[in-house]
Amino acid sequence: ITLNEALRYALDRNEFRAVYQPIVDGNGEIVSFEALLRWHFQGRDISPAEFIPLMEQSGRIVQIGNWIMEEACRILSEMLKLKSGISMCVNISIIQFYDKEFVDNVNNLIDRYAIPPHLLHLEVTESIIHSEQHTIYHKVSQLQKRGVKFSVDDFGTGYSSLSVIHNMNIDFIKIDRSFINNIENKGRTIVQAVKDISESLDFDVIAEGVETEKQAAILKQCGVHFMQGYYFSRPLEQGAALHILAAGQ
Ligand code: G
Ligand code: G
Ligand code: MN
Ligand code: NA
Repeated sequence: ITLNEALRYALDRNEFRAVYQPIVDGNGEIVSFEALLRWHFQGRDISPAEFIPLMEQSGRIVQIGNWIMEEACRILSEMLKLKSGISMCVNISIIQFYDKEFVDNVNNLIDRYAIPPHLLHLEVTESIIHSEQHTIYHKVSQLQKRGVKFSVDDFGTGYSSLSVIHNMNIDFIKIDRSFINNIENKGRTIVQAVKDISESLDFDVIAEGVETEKQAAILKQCGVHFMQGYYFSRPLEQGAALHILAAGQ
């Protein structure tokens, strides 16, 4: 059986789950989680990097994207009982934006789970910025009017134009982990530049893939306070994510 065939049945067979990776502020306090998809197949977890492209090609990403968005909203509503103001980041594939029902689906989930819209953060990659601009702009701005926030994920790896990011009123830029990995060298210059631009273009910066204390310290020197990575926490199963909040971390 090919992965593609197996993916047809994966949702019905409950083979997907979401895990949640904390994002911390300058005090190390959890302010957000990123929902990340996991596929348990034939005894192991297959990486989303392997199966998301397949689901994008088959269009199945729309269904699974809706599924993880609902999971994330449901868990967020539980989290908000434990800690007010916590937000949830959900990765969105560009293919989901082409779905006619995308905006309605997001709005319905916000209603059903009584989510304060500004606590739902949708992560898009730079590719989104360059495709079918007016369709996507329109959908992004409809959701922004409701209060939903947008982040550009893996920033620096594609070709982004800062003016487009500015025109789209992006709220957060997540600096790709390759720059954090290299922050003791040239990465630092890039991180500092992005942080400097963020002041005038008015977005917040999140560093991804922070793995060491040293990287965290340099990020702080650069003025970057929101961080995510193995140094703080690996992605957590839903029970563990709720537990860490209940314990006041
Ligand atoms: O969790 P991990 O590092 O294995 O994720 C690998 C890649 O898969 C990352 O680029 C991440 O953004 C992407 N990814 C993880 N979960 C989702 C999801 O629910 N939807 C989409 N579109 N991408 C995801
Ligand atoms: O593209 P996106 O940022 O959504 O991808 C997030 C991916 O990065 C997830 O698959 C997650 O498991 C992985 N990740 C999270 N923190 C770290 C880290 O500190 N180091 C590395 N190498 N990967 C990380
Ligand atoms: Mn992401
Ligand atoms: Na990323």
